[in-house]
Amino acid sequence: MPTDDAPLLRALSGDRPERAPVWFMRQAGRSLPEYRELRVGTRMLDACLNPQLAAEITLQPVRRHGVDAAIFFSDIVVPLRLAGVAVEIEPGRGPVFAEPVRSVAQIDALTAIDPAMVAAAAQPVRDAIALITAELGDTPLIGFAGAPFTLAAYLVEGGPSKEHLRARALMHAEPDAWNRLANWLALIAGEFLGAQVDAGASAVQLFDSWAGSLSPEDYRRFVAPHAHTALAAVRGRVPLIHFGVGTGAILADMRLDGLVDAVGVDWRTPLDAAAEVLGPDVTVQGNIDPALLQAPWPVLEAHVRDVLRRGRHARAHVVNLGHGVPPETDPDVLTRLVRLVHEERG
Ligand code: 1CP
Repeated sequence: MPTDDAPLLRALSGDRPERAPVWFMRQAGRSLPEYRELRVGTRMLDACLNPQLAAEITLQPVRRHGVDAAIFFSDIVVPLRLAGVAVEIEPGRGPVFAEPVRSVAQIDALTAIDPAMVAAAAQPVRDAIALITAELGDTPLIGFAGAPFTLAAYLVEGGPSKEHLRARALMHAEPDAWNRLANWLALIAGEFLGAQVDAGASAVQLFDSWAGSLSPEDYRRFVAPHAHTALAAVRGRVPLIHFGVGTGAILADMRLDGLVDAVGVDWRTPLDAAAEVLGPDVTVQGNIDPALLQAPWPVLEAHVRDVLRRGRHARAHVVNLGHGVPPETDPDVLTRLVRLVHEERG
């Protein structure tokens, strides 16, 4: 494969390339004027399912910043839309469901949908990825999916929430129904990952963005087994990255018993401390504080050097932010940051 020697894939396999690979969560999207221009008049999920648009938006940050990977432009709720669930992404808000799924009867109805529907309806995803990989050449494309808990946090609330109270209550109040729901969400996430890998994605990331709102015990009992199911759908085919925010207390659990190749760490846990907890068999990804993208350059530069220094304690390091690019970020700062990482020893 043309991507075989790509720094990202080498780092994910535990190797230390001469310079550390760098990409950014949410590198495609609102921080880029060329994105905002392309999106005028098209709803978010329609853009995700338009192969030409999704391909162009995916490629924009690669051309502009020279990052070491593209991340597929899509959203964590796309597989739900493909399964026939009524969901929209409201500008400035996020995913909103016409009918929140809260009762056991609603969970039974939803989980009666065959997860294979996602793969069957995923042709726009496969078409977009064919266009993307044709242009990317030796730069890898990262596919992704939302993890069952993070998806459930939206589905059970009906939209974005701060504490995800209803989803967390459901796992205790109705543990069997919760496990049916989370297993179904894992299967559709797995189908979505499989479609992306079939079409040419070179690695995948599972976003369990809101897993940090769980106690370690709840994470282990109600959530980790389902994250495992989602990623196991593509195990052995491509490297697996597992990411969450506020996960300091569950980092070791996020290895999913050795299933994953890399764990994404947010800005709260220094990478040397993360490496200590994760051990020698996992690559770390992260963890530049997105807030510092607004700071004067010398402040950001010193922070990035500190992140690189701490990252050397892990077996390998994929440089990223601790969470997504904030929409108000000056894109030139990201370009300069890529150049800085590339000038440093990996
Ligand atoms: O109109 C717009 O431009 C909408 C903004 C937007 C974008 C650009 C949304 C709505 N989703 C996306 C794309 C997206 N979403 C990507 C693609 C590419 C990239 O990273 O460059 C990815 C990986 C996601 C994944 C996603 N969606 C996550 C996990 C990552 C994370 O940030 O933690 C989550 C939680 C979502 C839900 C979502 N979608 C959109 C918004 C605003 C939100 C968050 C809402 C909330 O705060 O709860």
